[in-house]
Amino acid sequence: AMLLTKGRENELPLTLQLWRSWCKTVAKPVRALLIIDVQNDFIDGTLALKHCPAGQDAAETVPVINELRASTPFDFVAVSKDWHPPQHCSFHETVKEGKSPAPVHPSQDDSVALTASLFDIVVLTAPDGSAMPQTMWPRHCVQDTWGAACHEDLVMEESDFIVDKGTDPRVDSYSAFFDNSKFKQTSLLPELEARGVTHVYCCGVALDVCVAYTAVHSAEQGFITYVVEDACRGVTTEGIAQKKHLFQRIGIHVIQAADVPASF
Ligand code: VGL
Ligand code: ZN
Repeated sequence: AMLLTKGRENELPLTLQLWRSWCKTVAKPVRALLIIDVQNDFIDGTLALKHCPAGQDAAETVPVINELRASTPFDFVAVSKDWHPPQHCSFHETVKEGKSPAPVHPSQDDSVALTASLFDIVVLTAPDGSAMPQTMWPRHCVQDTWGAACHEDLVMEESDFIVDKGTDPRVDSYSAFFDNSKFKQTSLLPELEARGVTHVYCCGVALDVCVAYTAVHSAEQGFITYVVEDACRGVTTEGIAQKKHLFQRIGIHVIQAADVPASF
């Protein structure tokens, strides 16, 4: 992973911005599909969305995504996987046992972490020493376990680009581009840039967590960004409404799978 200069992560050189917008309007668009975290733990496992407040079934994304792939000739498909070590700092179990690889932030009493409930937010210390609010999730998507595998019916191709994220035990990574502290990036952005991608379509789970963070980073990087709503499921009803509002404010298009054009 590449190291980023803190605070300058979002700066895109003007020439690159102009080149990208010229490509989008004049030349042939290059379209990427990002399939985010369609993994067993979010479907039937420890963080199953059907047991989360919005009560949505993440398995319902699978036929929609498969149909979208079958009907649309995407130039590039990336599949992200939440891919945590067993003692990840986002795990309620890890933090409660006092084993968090990211220390509790000095602004907060240690007892807050030890008494936190599932889904509470605990302030941990980021690798650079800054405060890092972290939601306490049940242990999920542990590397090389069944829960971390993609749903068995999800159609994947040999050429799909796999992005592992959340691999650093000290920092969570909702986005498939950057970790939550923007300390490091994954291999995704260099790959999209190398392929000249102009349009990014996001789908999967969770709409209000990993899909949202990924879509926001995609838009920040200058890609024309879509969230394919019916190919997503989320955690909370309020979260979904808030993120859809955010998408609208920053120019991320919310569309349905049937409205993705087969070609431009
Ligand atoms: C996710 C919570 C924790 C997601 C990942 O994929 O949306 N949510 N880790
Ligand atoms: Zn996770």
